[in-house]
Amino acid sequence: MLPSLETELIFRCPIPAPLMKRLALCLLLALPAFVLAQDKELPLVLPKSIALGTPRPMKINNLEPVSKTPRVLPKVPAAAVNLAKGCNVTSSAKEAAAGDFSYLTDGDKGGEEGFEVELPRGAHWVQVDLAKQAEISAIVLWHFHRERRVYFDVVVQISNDPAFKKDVTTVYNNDAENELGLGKGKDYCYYESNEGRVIPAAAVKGRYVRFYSKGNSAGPSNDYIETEVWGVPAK
Ligand SMILES: [Ca+2]
Ligand SMILES: [Ca+2]
Repeated sequence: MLPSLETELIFRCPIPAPLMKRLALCLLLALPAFVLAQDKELPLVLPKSIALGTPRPMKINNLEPVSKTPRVLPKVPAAAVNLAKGCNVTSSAKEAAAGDFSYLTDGDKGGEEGFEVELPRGAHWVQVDLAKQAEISAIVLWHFHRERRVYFDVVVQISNDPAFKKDVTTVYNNDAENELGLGKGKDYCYYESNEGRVIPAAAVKGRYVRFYSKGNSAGPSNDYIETEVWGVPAK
């Protein structure tokens, strides 16, 4: 039987062979770049969990319910690294009440005594200088995980301005009453644990990351064990 006109058209009008070869080559060359650009799950390494026991019920507004399912880590670009490691840390506090500001980025996340820098009571911030502008995809924060505490007025901001006067992006804010004057936050208050707090960010550009808090459920201090800022250098 003779092929129908339609079949004829399909088989007789292929992409010319040289062009086909060129297309295939283009696809092949583009593949490694595409694979490299793929996102990966945040490669988070957790510190050892210290026996915490069952969290004591606390009456705290907007407290995150304890989840029964494992959390889902955000995706970050394949090339993303922890840009905060070893970076310089400054603070609204003239000096630490205990420990050193550098603890925040020294890579140690242990919950045992001596790993945390303690800031004086009241509202205070610490700030990490990434040394150059970055595209930030996730921030991880450990305040304290020796006991089940909840820290208050946790606000995390990114900016290119070291004074945080302009171009400020807020990526976390659980200050529902606007006690800090940075706006009313809608994020949860949460129990601290060795898992830290993972804060996704939508490739936010900035050189500085600032962390606020104002005391915690066990006392008026502000403590920090470690922060990781995952991203890539800004283009
Ligand atoms: Ca540390
Ligand atoms: Ca508050």
